[in-house]
Amino acid sequence: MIDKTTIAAANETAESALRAEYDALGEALDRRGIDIGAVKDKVSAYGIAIPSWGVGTGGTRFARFPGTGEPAGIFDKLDDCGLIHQLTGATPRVSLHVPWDDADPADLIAKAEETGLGFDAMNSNTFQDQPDQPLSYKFGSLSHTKAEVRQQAIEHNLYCIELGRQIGSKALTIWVGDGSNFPGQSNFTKQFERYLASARDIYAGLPEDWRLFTEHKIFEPAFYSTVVQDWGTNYLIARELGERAYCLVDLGHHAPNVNIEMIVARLIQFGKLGGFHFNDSKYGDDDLDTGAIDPYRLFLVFNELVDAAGTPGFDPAHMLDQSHNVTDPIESLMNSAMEVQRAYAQALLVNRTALAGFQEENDAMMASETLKRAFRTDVTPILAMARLEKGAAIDPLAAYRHSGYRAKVTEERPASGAGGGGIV
Ligand code: LRH
Ligand code: MN
Ligand code: MN
Repeated sequence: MIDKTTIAAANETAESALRAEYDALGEALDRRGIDIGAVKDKVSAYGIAIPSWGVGTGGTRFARFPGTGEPAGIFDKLDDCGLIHQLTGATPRVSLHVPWDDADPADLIAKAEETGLGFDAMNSNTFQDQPDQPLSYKFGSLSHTKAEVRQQAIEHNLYCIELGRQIGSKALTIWVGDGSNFPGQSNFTKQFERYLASARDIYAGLPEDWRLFTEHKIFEPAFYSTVVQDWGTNYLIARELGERAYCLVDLGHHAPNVNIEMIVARLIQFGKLGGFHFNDSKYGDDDLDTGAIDPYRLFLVFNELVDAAGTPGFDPAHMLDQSHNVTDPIESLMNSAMEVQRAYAQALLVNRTALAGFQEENDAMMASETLKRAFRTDVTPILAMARLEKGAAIDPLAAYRHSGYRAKVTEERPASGAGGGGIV
């Protein structure tokens, strides 16, 4: 964390310009019948979870080029996440990945209190082998042909639930890499039946007030077929398991050009949208910064979410899931959280009555323009004002660079290894 007075000093210099910009935007929105204060209050109440694994430099399967002052473990990661929240006021929770972040629950709670954070969904990991693990996941985990391997994977998920329960999490996210690399390698039907049976055992261990999120992904690490490959399969899983099972949509887990906002709408319509892993992509699961490639698509996803707001029981979880290879992860995560807020604010500006009218009259041009008008509005002053009022930074990036935080942790933390590929 950085000294509050440093943020206050930076804000003081920027405040009068911000107030002028905010007032001008407020007048413009007023002419459109929009109350800027109401939009700001919604943005201010919005929070998105940071993936613990995002604060370290990622990597590709070819190489990893670590930065300096990389977090050495979960407690360093929570320090970085605390700073991101301090500067943006937008990231109140952290999503843990087990066993990467496994630790004594009492220590996790103490660190979360110190850094002003809470815990979001727990993520299990049966896509890698751990050093002390008796059986390998080379040929799958929850859908493995051998019952012992499936049981080991089930027990790991139950362990994640138990750890999460002790630290106040309310959801488990399961993503498996299970699939096949050759036609004929696996029987699609039997493999999916085994997955469902394992998932049922995990669902049976879910506390009453928890939700289970299953995450689909089209490919990788299996390159011929993947067990939970798309939203259709994911929907079947959620429907088979029960009412507390939902689908998680990671924006990078679809084929290029897939209409993700429409998938979102379908899952909302049938009560099965559990949450998001936000990121951006050009080719596949690139895990690029949210909004870096296609901010309009992000806006269109939020357009669906705002449209569905108020539907009973509608409460999707919002998380980032990114891999940072060439930027300082703290900077990427701050910017990404703000990009998500931006899409949300823009979606709040859509004139929904007008849109419904244009849809009814089949006026495609004006319907499209109604969305574009909201998307083209620069809502930056709204986001910045929400931050100022919370004591966060008007310009988080500038405040972070000015703070010297990275140089400080570089002195304190051991150098992180470069070398081979990997996702963390
Ligand atoms: C899989 C995935 C999933 C994992 C994370 C590390 O590609 O999106 O959410 O838990 O990456
Ligand atoms: Mn993901
Ligand atoms: Mn992914």
